[in-house]
Amino acid sequence: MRVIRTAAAQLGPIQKAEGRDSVVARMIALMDEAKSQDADLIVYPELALTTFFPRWYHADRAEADPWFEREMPGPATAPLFARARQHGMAMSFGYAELTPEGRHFNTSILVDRGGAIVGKYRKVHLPGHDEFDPERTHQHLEKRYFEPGDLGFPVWRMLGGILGMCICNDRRWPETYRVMGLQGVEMVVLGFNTPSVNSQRNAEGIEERLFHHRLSVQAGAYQNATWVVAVAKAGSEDGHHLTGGTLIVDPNGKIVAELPGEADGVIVAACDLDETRFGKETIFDFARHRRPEHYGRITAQTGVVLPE
Ligand code: CDV
Repeated sequence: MRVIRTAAAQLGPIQKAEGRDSVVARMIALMDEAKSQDADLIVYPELALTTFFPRWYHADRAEADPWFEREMPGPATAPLFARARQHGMAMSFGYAELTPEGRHFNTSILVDRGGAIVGKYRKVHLPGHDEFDPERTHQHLEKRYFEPGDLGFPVWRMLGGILGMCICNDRRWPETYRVMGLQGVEMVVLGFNTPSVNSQRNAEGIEERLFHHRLSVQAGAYQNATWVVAVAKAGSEDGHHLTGGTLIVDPNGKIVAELPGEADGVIVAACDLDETRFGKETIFDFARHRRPEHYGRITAQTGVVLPE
């Protein structure tokens, strides 16, 4: 057995006015709770340190820069790293990254038990739009504030296994999991901020959104024989509601733990990485069964090419 006791640490809403110090205090409280349940690893949501700011339009993009982190750890996040080191707990969380060159990414990191950043991922599949869209019930301006990630989907050896990351919308794309699956990934950790209503189709409400979320994560886990840990930021942020649905899925595609509600909270599961072996050695033994000579379109084109 290779067990990682994994905590999925959901954050309830973060209002625009809430400062990073307050959010980090909430994250530390969740970490202490995870420690009391003997967690080895804690996973927090996408853009964990602030409200989901891409819903707010700034004509001048630079006005969004205060939502970004220029260093990691920085003054606000240092206490989180210190507590993780004290507990000997690995962690992953998302934040908005502003690089020294002035580039903007929606980023998540993997931090080892000693507090060292060992992995960085930058969100590849940015949803939404880049200009104000009066047709939508709410804005989703990720394409305005972020560049698509430039690091691909790497994986890292950590905690005795092979771990990878993705962020929110990435979880809906089978390519995300398969690229990591082809590197032997045994656990994918991800955070998300999913509005409860589709801004372009109001009839699509929270039940359908949660259905698509579970469907995507469970399929990704099963088809690549990997654990997936998916963590929400949930509840009403300044009147804009986000779904919950924090869950841990096993390599058979089954949900082994799901957090009810939309407040701060933790679920912990004992994730045995050896449970990935059966799927990886049988129906999803990629070396034996994949036929990449027929998959060329997946990397050759983005949009649909219709038949003549
Ligand atoms: N933060 C996100 O990436 N949210 C998207 C919404 C816009 C659909 C998601 O996939 O949940």
